[in-house]
Amino acid sequence: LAVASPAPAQDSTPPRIESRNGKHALIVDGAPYLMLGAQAHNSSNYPAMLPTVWPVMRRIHANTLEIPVAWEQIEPKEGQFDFSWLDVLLREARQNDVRLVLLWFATWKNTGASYTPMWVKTDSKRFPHMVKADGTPHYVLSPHSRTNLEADKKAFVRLMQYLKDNDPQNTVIMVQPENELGSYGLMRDHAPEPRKLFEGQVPADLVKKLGKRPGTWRQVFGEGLDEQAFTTWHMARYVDEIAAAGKKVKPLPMYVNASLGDPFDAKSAANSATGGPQWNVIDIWKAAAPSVDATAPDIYNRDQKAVIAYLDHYARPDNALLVPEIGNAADYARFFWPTLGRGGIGFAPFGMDASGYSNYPLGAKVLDEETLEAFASKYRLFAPIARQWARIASTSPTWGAAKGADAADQSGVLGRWRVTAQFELWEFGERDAPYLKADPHPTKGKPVGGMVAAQTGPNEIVIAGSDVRVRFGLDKPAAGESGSVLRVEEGSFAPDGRWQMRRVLNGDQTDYGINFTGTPMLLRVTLGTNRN
Ligand code: N0T
Repeated sequence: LAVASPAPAQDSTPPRIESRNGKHALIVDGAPYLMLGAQAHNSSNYPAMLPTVWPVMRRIHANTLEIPVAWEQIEPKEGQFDFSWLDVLLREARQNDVRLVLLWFATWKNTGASYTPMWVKTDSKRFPHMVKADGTPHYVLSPHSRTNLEADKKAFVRLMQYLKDNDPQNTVIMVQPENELGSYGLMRDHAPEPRKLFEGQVPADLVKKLGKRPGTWRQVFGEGLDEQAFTTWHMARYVDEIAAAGKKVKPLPMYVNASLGDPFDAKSAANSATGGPQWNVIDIWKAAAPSVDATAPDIYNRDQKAVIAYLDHYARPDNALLVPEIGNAADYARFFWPTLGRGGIGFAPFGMDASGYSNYPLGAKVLDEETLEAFASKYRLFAPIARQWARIASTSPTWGAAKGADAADQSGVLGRWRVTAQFELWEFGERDAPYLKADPHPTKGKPVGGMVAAQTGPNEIVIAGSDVRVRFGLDKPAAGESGSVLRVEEGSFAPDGRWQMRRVLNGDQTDYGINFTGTPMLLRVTLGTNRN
């Protein structure tokens, strides 16, 4: 009994993120939407560059493009706005049948002021920077300046007004205010006023929401985390005011992205882009920025354990998981699976255009066919079922995995079923047969492989994956009870939501475990129990 529900009639209410029972859906045109995204390079935000963007979007079957709108570009002279970039971008996006996420590069872009207009950049008297302990200026614009905030907000509101006036069909589905905001190399502003604020009490609102006892920043958060908490609160309040003003004009979903620190060590993470939506201060962002729908991880760490930790940090009942940036090298592509497995509403490799640029070592050295195909193979499978998948994931239990460095088995529990993902194994699942010396599995030592599973009925699980073997069993079998796979169908979901079988997988394809090759498939598995 699959999740049948007819395709919705076109609905022009603005997109939104809906959360229910700890699960989330990005609603676009009135129905759940899975963002199969890609982000262009930073400087591809000019009409002349779009011809390098669309072919890559098509090649990888992306349904959403994330692309910058720079403050310097829309307000080159104070108070004079120019939306010609958006005129072209929206027109071409519609022609290419791609939705947009706009990245508002303004006060903070990777923390710096490089995307502010010249009249901001050259007037640090009027637009003050953070101040170091020795009284010299830091490169980051201060979050404590009303002038900085008002100037950014004014331009952002004009941008949202442009969307309200020119995008009734909601080609733009989400907006990201700022980019990897925060401050590197200085944890708080030492100008006189913020210094006083830091010595004072933590705002009552915040202590209350965190369930802490009142006190100074040091008393409430402790050494090593106090300055981060302080700057986070003030930057989050700053962004919240901008987001709220924009939403008043057009209420699109808004999220902020994080330059991530060590996923296992909060004090070390506190030093990376201090003030941004780092994994250890999501609670502060929630309290400070109610107009920001989600905090989101930018993933540039290739270690599977770290990636899983990041995904777990951001997938919360009060925070929809969205991966707005992940390196575009082929080894990152397998993290699509655990992102979906945690109910992710979107995923986007970064640097996906044919401008020829490479941000190696963060992403791929070259965007060659093999690299593109690592993402395309997954998006190709999900593009036709993006809405059906988003609906399932917003209501059903899900689980996902990606191969780790040790290639060890990983398993998850869905209802009474235990799903196990195995890697680097040939058809029969042998780990140490003599032939393996000469003929190890071709994926051995390669960073590929993963799967996602969604429980669509008590004994029905839909799975997808590549370079993985999947086994099912009862999580807690009663004495004498065992679980088995009764039927495996390969297929897809029709636009009306109904399951469409292409074939039954049986015999060699399922007898010893379900084997996925490098070409992803979608399977519907029916399970049953036996008793002796
Ligand atoms: C990301 C991207 C873009 C020495 C990097 C990651 C994007 C931004 N920043 O290509 O700049 O706009 O969100 C920062 C990771 C820093 C690592 C430095 C290693």
